[in-house]
Amino acid sequence: MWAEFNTADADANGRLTLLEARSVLPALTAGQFDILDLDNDALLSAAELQEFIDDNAPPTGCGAAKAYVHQSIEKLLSDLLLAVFALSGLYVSSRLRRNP
Ligand SMILES: [Ca+2]
Ligand SMILES: [Ca+2]
Repeated sequence: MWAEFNTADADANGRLTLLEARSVLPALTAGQFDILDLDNDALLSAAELQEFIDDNAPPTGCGAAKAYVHQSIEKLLSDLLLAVFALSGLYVSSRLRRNP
């Protein structure tokens, strides 16, 4: 999965720096990168991206604290989600093109 992630990962170490992420998401800001970077090591792993997508899937009983955080950064997250889904969407469409 995550073919675009691998494309962005220029040094193939399984983590994206902000510059690597920007190679596929030119509009990505440092602030958005920080939100995705759950362990604050300045690198994005595929697991961190997946966790972001999972966390922002339609709510299935989120806690109140989490709902509050989502409310305060809702706009930023929705923009970012579009970008992340664009990443995975590119992968899907490249797969479809390759299939007969
Ligand atoms: Ca890398
Ligand atoms: Ca990280």
